[in-house]
Amino acid sequence: MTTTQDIHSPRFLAGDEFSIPTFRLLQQDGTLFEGAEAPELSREQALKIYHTMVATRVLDERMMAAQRQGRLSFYMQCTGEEAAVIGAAAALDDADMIMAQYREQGALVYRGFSYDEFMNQLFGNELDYGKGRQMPIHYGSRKLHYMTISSPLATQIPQAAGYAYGQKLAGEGHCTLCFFGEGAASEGDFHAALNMAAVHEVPVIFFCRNNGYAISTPSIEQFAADGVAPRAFGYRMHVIRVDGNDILAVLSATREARRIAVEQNKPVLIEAMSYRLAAHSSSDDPSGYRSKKEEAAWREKDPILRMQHWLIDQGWWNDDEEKALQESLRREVLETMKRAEKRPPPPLDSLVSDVYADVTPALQRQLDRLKAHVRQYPEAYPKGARSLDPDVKVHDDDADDAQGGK
Ligand SMILES: Cc1ncc(C[n+]2csc(CCOP(=O)(O)OP(=O)(O)O)c2C)c(N)n1
Ligand SMILES: [Mg+2]
Repeated sequence: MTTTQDIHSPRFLAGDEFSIPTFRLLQQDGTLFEGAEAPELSREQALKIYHTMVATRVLDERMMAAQRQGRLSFYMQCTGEEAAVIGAAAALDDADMIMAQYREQGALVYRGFSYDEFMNQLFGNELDYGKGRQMPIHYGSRKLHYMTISSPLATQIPQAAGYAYGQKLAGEGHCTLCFFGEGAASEGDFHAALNMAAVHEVPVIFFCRNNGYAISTPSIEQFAADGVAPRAFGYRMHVIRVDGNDILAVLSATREARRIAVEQNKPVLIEAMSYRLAAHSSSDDPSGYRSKKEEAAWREKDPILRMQHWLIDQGWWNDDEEKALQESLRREVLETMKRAEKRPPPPLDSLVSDVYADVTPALQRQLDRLKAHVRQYPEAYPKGARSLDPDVKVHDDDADDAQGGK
């Protein structure tokens, strides 16, 4: 479809005639902006959202510390972006699909992924749904409609468009929410996905977390345009920019986006403006590319404190409850971590078991050689690898706690 208006002298449009406003409801002190109205939110759901935000922050802090102690190989924090991620998840139906990038563990916490399930993946033990084949943070849960994370950036964006097309055909009123960073939005996959979704009119919400950085590259060096939001015009798509540290605005915008997606079968782009308060990952050190002053300014806009102030204002929360929650979550994370660390890795044979319907001779040869190597150099392999002989059952007192599979 093209527009038909004619002009008879050259007139170029630069795009900067549009300025995209930012949707905000909540101020940092927990009061609403003048004229702003909070979305409908029961005390129960508000507290669930808040608990999820705190539980995610505690998990991140503890796991980062565990990485520094050498107990974990790698970790990525969501710190500073909890409102964007959890507000979006809270606006969905539990059966809607979530396809995430890697920094959206809060959405999984919201859906009920337990600390045990996180730890089993992080430590790649025998209960990890991915059977220890992936780096830490590559979570996934079929039960919770959360597609497993994959490292190559932006692959989930066209997949989300395709998945939503399937949801449209199924006609059950579900949508897909696809998270990605503003850095990933520079991949060709982003453009292919948005065009495909707009042309085929599918129920998908593209949720861009604009957190200011793609590792060390600030967003100002990533694109000349006013962020990612204006790109929606090129695909004739609904778009909204929202303050990503404002839980009420994110919830309200995503609920409305879901309504458009599901009722009208139209894709929506949301750009949530936030800041990655932590390092990119445990392998990164931001002091080389940004100032402490910049970080401090964003720490003042902490999304968790903003929601906490609002809850206290509502009479739904107090300091004693805060203290008790923090203590119990910290205890739970530590206990869970100890449990997960003790578990043996998955059997070695599982390395080749799901590649083809039957293990091919080439894979079998590789496995045999690996076993011979483990036998020759047992000290170089993790203790407790019951891998060499999967028929030998290692005694395991926590086995009864095993979580439901994917
Ligand atoms: C195709 C591809 N290119 C490069 C990378 C390396 N890489 C991993 S994360 C990242 C930055 C992504 O930034 P953004 O999308 O803004 O997400 P954020 O980390 O800020 O949440 C890069 C370049 C990758 N994983 N995949
Ligand atoms: Mg980013």
